Amino acid sequence: MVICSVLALFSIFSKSMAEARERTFIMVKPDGVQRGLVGKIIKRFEAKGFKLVALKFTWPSEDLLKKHYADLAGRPFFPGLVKYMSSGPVVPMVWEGLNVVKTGRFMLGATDPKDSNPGTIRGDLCIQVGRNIIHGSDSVEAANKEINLWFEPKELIAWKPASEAWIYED
Ligand code: DAT
Ligand code: MG
Repeated sequence: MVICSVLALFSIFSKSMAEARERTFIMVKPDGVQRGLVGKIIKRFEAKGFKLVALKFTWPSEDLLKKHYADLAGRPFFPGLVKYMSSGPVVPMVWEGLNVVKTGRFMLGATDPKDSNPGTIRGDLCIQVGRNIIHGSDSVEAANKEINLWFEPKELIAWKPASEAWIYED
């Protein structure tokens, strides 16, 4: 038992920075697609150093969006949210990296663009909460749920970016 615990601890601390990574679910919403912002948004995550694991272009059903936003089902804006989100194609993605869930949320900015700092995606590129162009998971648990909802396991690509050794210390 004690040996197991020591081994488990050792395996946690012996992970390199590149290995100790998590995944997040990011999606360009229909307004982001219609406004031609897909490339700009992907560029920010690429330039930061995060690794693209999955990406597709799809027109989501209301059914899928009701599952995606199940936590908000009781809110007054829910019907409008589902209608807006199913009004056109979206670009769901999975990005991987150290602290990517939290950092991804910082990169997005606050939910309501009027409160999003300049320099964030929402702070720079949109104005109203009901047209805030991008989704990002708010926890590792939510990310795993959302990734499973939008992607098949075989769509998550295992690869090692050539730049990795220059992004992480070890
Ligand atoms: P976030 O997208 O930052 O995780 P959330 O999960 O609280 O925010 O809400 C999901 C989306 O619902 C949000 O991106 C935009 C919409 N939304 C949230 N609050 C709203 C409001 N008060 N009025 C209209 N739409 C709202
Ligand atoms: Mg949310």
